[in-house]
Amino acid sequence: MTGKLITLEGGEGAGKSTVLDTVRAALVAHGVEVVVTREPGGTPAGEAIRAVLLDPRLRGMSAETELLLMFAARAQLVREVIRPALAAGRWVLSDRFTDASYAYQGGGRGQPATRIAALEAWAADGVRPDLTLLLDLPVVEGLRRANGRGEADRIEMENAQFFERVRDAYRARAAAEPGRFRVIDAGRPLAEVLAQVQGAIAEFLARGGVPA
Ligand code: Z5A
Repeated sequence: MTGKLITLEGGEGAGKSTVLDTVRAALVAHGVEVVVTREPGGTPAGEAIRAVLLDPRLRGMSAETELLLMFAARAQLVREVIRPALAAGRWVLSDRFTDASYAYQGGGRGQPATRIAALEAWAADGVRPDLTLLLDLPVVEGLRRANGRGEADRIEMENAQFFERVRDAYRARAAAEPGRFRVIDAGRPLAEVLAQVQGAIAEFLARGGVPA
């Protein structure tokens, strides 16, 4: 028996954490056993790597170092959490996964897609999401929502142009893989966003949990 991998993606302040419980509840109500995780992080080694990645004192980190650390955390998560869960028939719900590397390190930092794809083949080792919910909203609104949360981490310190490139990269990936992605209009009031999310999950379950 093999489980499914569902990922939540989006730019800064898009609302991933806010909708996560709704997704989990919809799956549990359907009788699915769900493992929730996040990236970067989700394992003891991955959380230690996350602390380095987000440390605002490390602003001199190169784009290459950042990319490698994202995939180092991912390699651990795939082997320690995701693979074993899927093999046991559990579903995995991850707050971000490999699409984030294409969006942030590819779109945002300009790392070549071929380089990211090579790392994906190695570190993620064939693990790909079955469904990805992309919470999309204008950058200005995302930054406005995120700004009330206290000290910015290293990546949150980037400028609006960086986050525009991240958004463009996410949208391009969604357009290239419409069967896997569901784009959620995250700029709507929360009740409407949650309704869109529930609809996407219901549709996925109705298809037997396979990409359209
Ligand atoms: N990163 C990367 O560069 N490469 C990679 O491969 C990976 C990650 C995996 C940490 O990720 C950073 O790592 C992230 C990308 C990078 N850097 N940035 N920026 P993270 O996911 O842990 O952190 P985050 O992106 O900073 O998450 P976030 O900003 O907390 O966003 P969120 O979870 O999507 O938002 P939220 O906390 O649910 O909502 C934000 C606020 O808006 C909150 O006050 C809500 O109550 C409010 N909200 C939510 N929805 C609504 C609606 N619909 N209306 C009004 N207000 C709302």
